[in-house]
Amino acid sequence: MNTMPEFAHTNGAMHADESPQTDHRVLGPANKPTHPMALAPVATPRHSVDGFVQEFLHELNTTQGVTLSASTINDQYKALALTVRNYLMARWLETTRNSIKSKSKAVAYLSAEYLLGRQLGNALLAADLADIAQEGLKQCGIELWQLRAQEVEPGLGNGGLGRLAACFIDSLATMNVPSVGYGIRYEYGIFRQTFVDGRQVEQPDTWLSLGSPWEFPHPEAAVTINFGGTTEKYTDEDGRERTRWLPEWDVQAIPYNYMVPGYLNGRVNTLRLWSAEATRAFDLQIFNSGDYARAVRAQTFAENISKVLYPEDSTPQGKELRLQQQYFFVAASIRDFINQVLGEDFDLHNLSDRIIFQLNDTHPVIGVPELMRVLIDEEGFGWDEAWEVTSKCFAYTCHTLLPEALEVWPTELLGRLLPRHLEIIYAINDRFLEQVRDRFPGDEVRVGRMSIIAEYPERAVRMAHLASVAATKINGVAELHSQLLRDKVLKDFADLWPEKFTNVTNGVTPRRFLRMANYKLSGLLTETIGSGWVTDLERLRELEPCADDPEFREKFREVKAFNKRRLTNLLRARDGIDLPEGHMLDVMVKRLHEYKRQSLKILHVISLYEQVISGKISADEITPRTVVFGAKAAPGYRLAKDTIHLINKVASVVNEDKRLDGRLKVAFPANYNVTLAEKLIPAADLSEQISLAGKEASGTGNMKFALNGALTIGTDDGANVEIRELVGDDHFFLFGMTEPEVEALQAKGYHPGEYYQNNPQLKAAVDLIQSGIFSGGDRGTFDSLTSSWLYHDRFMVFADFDSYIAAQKKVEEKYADQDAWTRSAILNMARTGYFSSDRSMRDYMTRIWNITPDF
Ligand code: 26W
Repeated sequence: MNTMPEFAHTNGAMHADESPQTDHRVLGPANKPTHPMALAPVATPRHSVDGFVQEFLHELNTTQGVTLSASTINDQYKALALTVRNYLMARWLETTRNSIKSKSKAVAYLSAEYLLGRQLGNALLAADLADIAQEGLKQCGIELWQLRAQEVEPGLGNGGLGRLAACFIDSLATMNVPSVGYGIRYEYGIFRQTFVDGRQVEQPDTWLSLGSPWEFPHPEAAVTINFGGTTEKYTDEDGRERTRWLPEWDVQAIPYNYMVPGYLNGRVNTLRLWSAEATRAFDLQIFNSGDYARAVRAQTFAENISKVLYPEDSTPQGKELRLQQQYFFVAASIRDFINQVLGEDFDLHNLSDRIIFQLNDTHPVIGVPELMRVLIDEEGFGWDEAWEVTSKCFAYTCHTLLPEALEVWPTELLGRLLPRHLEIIYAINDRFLEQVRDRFPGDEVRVGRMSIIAEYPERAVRMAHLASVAATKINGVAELHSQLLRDKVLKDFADLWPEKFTNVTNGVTPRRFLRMANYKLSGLLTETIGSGWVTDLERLRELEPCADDPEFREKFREVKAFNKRRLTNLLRARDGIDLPEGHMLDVMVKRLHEYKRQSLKILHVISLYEQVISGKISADEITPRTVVFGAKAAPGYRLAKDTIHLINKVASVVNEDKRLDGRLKVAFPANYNVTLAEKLIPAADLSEQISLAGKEASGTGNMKFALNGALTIGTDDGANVEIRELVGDDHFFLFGMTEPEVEALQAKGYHPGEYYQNNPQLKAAVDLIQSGIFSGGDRGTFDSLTSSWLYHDRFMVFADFDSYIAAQKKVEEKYADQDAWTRSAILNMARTGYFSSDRSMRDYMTRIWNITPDF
């Protein structure tokens, strides 16, 4: 093969043939260069305003290639990002080197999603540079906030699960835990949502188009990932029966590294996201066949793998490309850890001393047969030896309770894409079912229920079962959820292996969602109890007495008022939405899903409206309130999209109707994302957490609201249960059926039509929709929704309607007493320090990982 470079001379005198890149990729430098100064790999720029300005201008000139006066805001943003990066760089290299050297056990968090949010603010905070940057930029005539506003957030996740991964890696870095996040560098993240005539329209998320200053591509560390083909048996030199996989095609996985800076602790961990590229071998084969066009198409085919994030957030579509994505990033990550961190001569029998792979839901579970394959086919392990290792290296977190959210891959598809893995899965299943039969002789029904392979409606691999069989530990994400996993979803597995099951209640990072998002409140907190709360959130408890201090309450109210003004300004500029002053801000932000029951919230709004226009109440009986929605619907989820349409139509009618005297407004800013959440949550008075009991695994928005001093109206579901226990019943608006009540009603037979007939207020609200008032007179526009409620109502909106309305009355009463309200708001904040993701990480360390922090 001829690889003459296009340019004869590079700077040095190296001849083309001497290039280390000539043929095969090189995993690292062939020789390990050393230098006496190696301990100071990169000089940290000076921590002073002058030093900062110098560095900033240097980046502007040399990397962006512009002078300050000629620079655009994007130039300035990128130069600033690079400047901040430089400050973190020495620490990053040091952290990386130490974690390879220290040989301590590490966590590899395997997640198909990371919903990171903007990076700049977090990096400034972690490096303690915010003030210096602000001052330095001011000297250059630049406002820091304007540059921060320039950043497009990497939206590489759908919702709760992806954001949780981002909070966790922040906590791991802050707590000095040796860890690495692995995932996919989607070229297009979660779609940008727009509204056209009130309907959701999706636009591609081109987050990379203005450049991406936070990532470091490492093409030299690429990993080849195989797909397709067949397997064959052979006898090796020792006369042993072995299997080899003869793949049909492959792609290159290129790692892109991202810094994950700990908060003020000088640690910078790594998030490694994989991007797919065509392999040269693959290209050349086709090029040599003379079919140039086909070769170029092959490239596109390979690059498709990391092209786009699947926007479904609970109903798997069973798409082949999605399985390709999953295998692609997991295989690359396992290979990467073994090669880059452990090194050539590591004895893989001891793998579990050095790593635990945490499976973020079932998406990375194909890693289980992959590790088996590596150990058996590539490393020559026997089955039992390989299983011994594999079954100690994975732990599984389940994030759902909805049966339709559990991933299942048809064996036809899995076998076509990963034939060797399917064989291994069958073999795991055979041995597993033998164990079940041993324990429960004669119980073939149980065997069928537990099998990794489902037979109906088609033969398929149940990924949650595979995960449960392989994992050392299985955890749910809130107490109630973990209990329901044990009692229902994975009951058979809990019967067999009760010791595998545990709970780790979710948490959120106080750095992003309190310190950054609510800097006014942070100031007040720090002024009152010192700054220790940022890394020790339970210390918010010390604020409990402040709830009874009128002066503190006044300051707390001022903070809320400030955050509302800030939101008002943002929504005016961002969406042309005008928030009225002096309203209660009632916020429901989360993915649009039937089980979350945005429909219940909009029925409440419609009911208030109906009561006024029909003269049952007068407008001045309504508590001035603005209801804010934020929600994306999966593009193929009809009912969810219809709900968005309904909310927008209700908004446009209600907001214009003079009879309401401006006392009830609905705002639905499009494209809810992390950036908007950071402005919305701190401004909220009331947090809506109204899922049907037993359906929301945990929720994490609920935690963010409580920590920012909003009161919750919520069901006994997910982490709401724990929030209510901590803040106390007097400071939480509970409503709705409990999970056992839901079960009982289901068992007895649920007839939503009866609730409609027997509840005049509910009937009036539904009838108003059917009158066509929200659809320009057309009575049928929302039939899909109304008939789904009337005849199915899978999530029992009608059954909980009455109780919800009653709880909203209590909200109004309390809100009328601003002192009582503020008191409760302060107590919500003071008592929810438990929901720091630092605490979650501590729980994972002790209950699951058996790991201690590095110091
Ligand atoms: C398309 C397949 C699929 C299936 C499930 C995609 C994504 C999922 C996730 C498990 C959905 C998800 O994000 N679950 C949420 O996870 C949060 C973090 O634990 C919880 O707080 C939420 O309650 C849960 O809905």
